[in-house]
Amino acid sequence: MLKKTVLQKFDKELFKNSVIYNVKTLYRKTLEEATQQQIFQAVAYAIKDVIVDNWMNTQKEYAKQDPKTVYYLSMEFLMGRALGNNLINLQAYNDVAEALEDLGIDINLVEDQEPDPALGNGGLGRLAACFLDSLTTMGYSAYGCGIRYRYGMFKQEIRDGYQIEVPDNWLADGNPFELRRPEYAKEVKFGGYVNVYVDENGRNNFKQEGYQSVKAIPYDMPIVGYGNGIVNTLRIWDAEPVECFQLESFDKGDYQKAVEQENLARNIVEVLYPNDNHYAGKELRLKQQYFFISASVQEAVEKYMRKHDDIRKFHEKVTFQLNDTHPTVAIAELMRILMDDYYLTWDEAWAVTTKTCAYTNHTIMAEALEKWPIELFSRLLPRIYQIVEEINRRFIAQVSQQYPGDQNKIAKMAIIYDGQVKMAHLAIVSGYSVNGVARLHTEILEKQELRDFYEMMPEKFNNKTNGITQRRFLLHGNPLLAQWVTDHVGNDWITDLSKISGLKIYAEDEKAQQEFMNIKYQNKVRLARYILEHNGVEVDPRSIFDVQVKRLHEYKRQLLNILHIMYLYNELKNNLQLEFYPRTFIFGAKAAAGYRNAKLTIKLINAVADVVNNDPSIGGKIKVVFIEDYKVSNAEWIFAAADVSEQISTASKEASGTGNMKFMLNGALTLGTMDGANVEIVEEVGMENTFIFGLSSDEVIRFENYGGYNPMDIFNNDPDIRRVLMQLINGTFAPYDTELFRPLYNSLLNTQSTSKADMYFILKDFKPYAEAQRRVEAAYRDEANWAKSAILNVACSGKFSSDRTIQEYVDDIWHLDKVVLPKRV
Ligand code: 26M
Repeated sequence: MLKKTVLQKFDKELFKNSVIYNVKTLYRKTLEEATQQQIFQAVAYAIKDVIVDNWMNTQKEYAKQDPKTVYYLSMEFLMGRALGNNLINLQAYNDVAEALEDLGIDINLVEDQEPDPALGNGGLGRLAACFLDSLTTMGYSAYGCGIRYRYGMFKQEIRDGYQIEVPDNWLADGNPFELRRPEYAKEVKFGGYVNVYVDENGRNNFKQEGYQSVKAIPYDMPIVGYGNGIVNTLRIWDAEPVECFQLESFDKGDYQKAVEQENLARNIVEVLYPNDNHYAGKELRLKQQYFFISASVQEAVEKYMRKHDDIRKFHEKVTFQLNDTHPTVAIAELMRILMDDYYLTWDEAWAVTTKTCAYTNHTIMAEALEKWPIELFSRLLPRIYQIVEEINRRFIAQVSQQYPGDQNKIAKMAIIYDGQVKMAHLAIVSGYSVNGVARLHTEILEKQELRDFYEMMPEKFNNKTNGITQRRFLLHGNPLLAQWVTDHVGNDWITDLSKISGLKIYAEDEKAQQEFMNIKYQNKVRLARYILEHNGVEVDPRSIFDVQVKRLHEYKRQLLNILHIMYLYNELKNNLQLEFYPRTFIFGAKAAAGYRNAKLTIKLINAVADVVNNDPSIGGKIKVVFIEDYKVSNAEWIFAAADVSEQISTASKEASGTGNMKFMLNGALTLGTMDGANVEIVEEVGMENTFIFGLSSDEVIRFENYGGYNPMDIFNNDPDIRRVLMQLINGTFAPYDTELFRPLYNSLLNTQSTSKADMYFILKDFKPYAEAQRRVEAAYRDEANWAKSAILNVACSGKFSSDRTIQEYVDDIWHLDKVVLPKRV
């Protein structure tokens, strides 16, 4: 690439030349000849050039200042596109847009060429991405550690109303921002058996033998801080067969094993499991977990030892945050390395490990809990299993001492029980911190799900309410509103979102209200254009944009939303003169590939859309749109255009939610239950600026624990609900197959299905939801008052920055040192 000095101030001509030069050397083309994708690559490399200088400088400064570092260990990083975000954080977006315009290039088209890296399912993976942005912007030394999946989250196509999963070959054109680092490769061992040898010092040496191994190769992606020159690293591991294994194995005549070993390397990083909140117990999944954890922990220890001599003080410079239980084998892997490679005693190794590891819980859904069969776990990870057994043995002894004779306690709390290894128990027992992701969620953990552990070790438990980065979800995603905010309160909000509260004084200002509504309208026009282009549906930007975008899951209750739309349609058809404010219902959601009811709900939404959108008698008053392939890049546009934010999970089930915060930041009003972080949103903005309905978490938990709800009673007594439910099985929306939606009907009423009827209280909450929707409509008719509420939502969103969340993690859990780069000449 073009040689040049670090850009302190953006040098437009240098940048333009760099793009032209890159197109030439990469593709032997002029700008005019290059394809859009080639131009994207050339621009990305020009920007990477700037980033790499900052990256080197940052790492040099870290080496000098030796700050404590957090390793955020996560199976998922849902990064979204890098180019636009990097330009934003380099404070070069507008300059680059102008420079490209000089060259006759539209920056939006260039950004649109980048595949949207989707190495994550949803909330948990996107939270990890927001955290890296905040850590870096706030000047903390951090690594994200994960897997470089060959295929990320599948691309969703809708054919005939059904979801089709298409492989996401995100690396097809290469990833210009990543850096392959073969010099940091690690060996990861699977299977075999453990032998004990007594060495000349009389020490027991545990040796794994007869194993298969895989070489882990790290790829580094730069994480650019906002305006501070700091660049952290997302390190994702690729798998390759270990070198020359074939010769060695051929010598032993073990051809079969050589092939198996090569296949192991090929399979291990092949694909992200597209399940969200659901554990399946697949062997390959455990291999993925140990693969990236072993490599990451090895590297963390080696990096530490390059600069320090006492491994017993590891925890003073390093902390591991476990993003849910998926990386929990890190605990045993660290123990293994400390004991087997550094000869620490059990007690010494335990002292370090329990001061290094901390665990975040993201869900109370029982089906998401990771419980590995002993047979599988011990066969795949024999040495790790020995260590887990010993942790368990010592923990049970401790429980027995504290609760003498209480077998039940042991049954409930043991790490290994009933033939299973319980990863959450391992994480809680072996870590120094356990946190939930919203206040209500942490309370439920303490009082219900993890009650025994909370009683035994209350000092470990703490709450860290989630947050989101305003840099991506306002500054990049909604440039019009971002500029408007800056015009009113200055630009400090970009790195200190609490400053956005300065907008409060404009909430009742008529001019401000009109400006705000105008910006919202323009964003709705932008989304309407996207919908027309991608879905072929025409929507009216003057209608209310009522949006539910998130993974498809029964507890998130997209079914409640679409059943209510069916009810509204019935009402309109009954009385075509009905006062009805035009509404566009927008859905976006991917269903796990094997989740029948979730996939059927997508079909139902599309079937209802087909009927409603094409019924001229209702005069276009209701439109239903299912946006195909909901992902980070189109999410930014969707949040910017929303009037109503649907956050309607069964109370107690949504640990936090983060989409709710992105909508709020963009001035949408929350229509939701008192669940997850909605509770705190209401607290910040005031009940009167939201639409809250439905059962409370206490009520739901009471029903679950003591019974007492029969959906059949509601069906029998409410003709509106009965009519809607009958339409699921009488062919109203599927005349060609009247039985099509029977499983959804059964999930609500039946008895025959294996699980309880209406487990998620959809019928119970239906009428309160419909009533809340009527309040939405009435409120929207009063435009000034709506604008006031919307502005207040933006103004009160300060708490929900991931910068605030990260500062709390730093203060209460990690205790990192802040790094400031010296001014550069
Ligand atoms: C488990 C086993 C096998 C395959 C996949 C999984 C798995 C993957 C993702 C399980 C759970 C996964 O994610 C859970 C998740 O995204 N939870 C969400 O976390 C957000 C961030 O804290 C919260 O805001 C959401 O409320 C919560 O649902």
